[in-house]
Amino acid sequence: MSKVLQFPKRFLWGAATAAYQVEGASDQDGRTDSIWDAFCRMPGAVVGGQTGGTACDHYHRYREDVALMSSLNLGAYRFSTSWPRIKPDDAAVNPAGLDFYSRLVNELCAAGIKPWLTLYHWDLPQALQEQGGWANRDTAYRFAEYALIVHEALGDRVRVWTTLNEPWCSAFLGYGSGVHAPGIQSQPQALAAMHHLLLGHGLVVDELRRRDPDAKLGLTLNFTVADPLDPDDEFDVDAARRIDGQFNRAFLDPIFHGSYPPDFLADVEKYGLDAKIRDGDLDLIRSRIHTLGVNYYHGEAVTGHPREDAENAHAAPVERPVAPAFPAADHVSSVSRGLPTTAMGWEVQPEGLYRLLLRLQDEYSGPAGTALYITENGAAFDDEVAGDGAVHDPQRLEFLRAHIIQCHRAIQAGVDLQGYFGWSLMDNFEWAWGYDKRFGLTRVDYNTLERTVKDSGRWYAQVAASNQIHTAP
Ligand code: PNW
Repeated sequence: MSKVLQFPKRFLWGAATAAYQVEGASDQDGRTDSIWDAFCRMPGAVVGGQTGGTACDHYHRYREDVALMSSLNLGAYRFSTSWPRIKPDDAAVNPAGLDFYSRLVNELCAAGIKPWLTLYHWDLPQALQEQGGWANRDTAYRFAEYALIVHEALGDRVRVWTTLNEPWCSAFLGYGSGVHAPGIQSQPQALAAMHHLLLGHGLVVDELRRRDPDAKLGLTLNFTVADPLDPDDEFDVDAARRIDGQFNRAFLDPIFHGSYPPDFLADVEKYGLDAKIRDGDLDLIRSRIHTLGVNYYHGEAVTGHPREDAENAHAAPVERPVAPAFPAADHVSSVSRGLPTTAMGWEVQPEGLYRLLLRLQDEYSGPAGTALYITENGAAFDDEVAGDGAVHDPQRLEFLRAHIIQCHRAIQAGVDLQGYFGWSLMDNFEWAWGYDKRFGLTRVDYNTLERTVKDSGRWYAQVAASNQIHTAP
């Protein structure tokens, strides 16, 4: 029987995007290349050689898109600012770039939609990559300079600031496996990048707190809930420990406890991370945050035994050879436990989100007094476009329902979860997968750039308006 689940007053319902995935206009009004522009030009890097050059053309259609958000009853919009649009090279600030975000923020405020700004969603200026990118410590300081420029321009209207989106992906997919920009395959560089991203986060939180004591500051991490395939098998248990260490705890422990996990440090010992950590770094990284953004897409079962049917959720969709995404888990693989999967091949595991939220509350965010927000959750499925233009996506709708139910369950269990952002407001450039994979609540026709709200989007609009969901159709 269907039940109605009511969410707490002031629970925030939103949707998310990222600059390079939706904006387009990649060479307009003074913007220069990011590492993603350069990566997209590398043969075999992105499916079909696609790029974010036009994407959803959000740069020119932002007014229409804010109206779309209003029609979906969104209380907040999570977007990112493009560093090479705002500070194209080391010398100058680009007023035209800042002006775009200022107009977007004004439009949001006029519509009563809270702007939820992320400073870095993977588009490092290519000029900085040519000096080593995140593997170079100096990039952390350049990041803090850029953050202050954005804050100076928008801080009067933007009250929630997220430093980084998913630094795991930036470090380990960008510099380790090479599936993401800048496409480097070097575990020492990946670990250096991880530390410098965290340092950049700490520097920005420290500066912004001083300049703007009332601003809400935080970051967004992506998590995996890796279960040992056989909980009684010591190899499988060790595999799960490694993946948890190199995915979740390598970021959570420095941020909330001011230290890297000892087992993680031992696993990655040969890659020289120790030499990158300087006195005072971990104190900065531990700077108190108000919000922790949780991105959750899938569960996984892992084994430490060699398997022929191993799956790789972090594999490249292209022919180009890539390296492992985990620096110290060579003999570990993910295996199917027969659960349904999305078009990404990711296992649908809503209950993993509940367990994750409880763990964060108990071990990390709770003791620190940090509020949790789901900053991304959603799924790629093949949509059905009907003759009348309607877009039927029952699998996405049920995916969202199942995960939102787990959010409600977590709140009932005492988790301080204050909001939920669906990924994504609209179909967009899905990184190495190009436009092949659609995550939108809204369909984008890439020929006409027309937006059509999907069935899941209509349903989500009702959830946002009523602040409740029905547990069954
Ligand atoms: C996230 N993985 O990316 C990003 O924040 C979004 O920009 C992206 O569109 C969305 O999730 C869907 O993919 C991820 O391999 C990419 O584990 C890859 C992984 C995780 C997250």
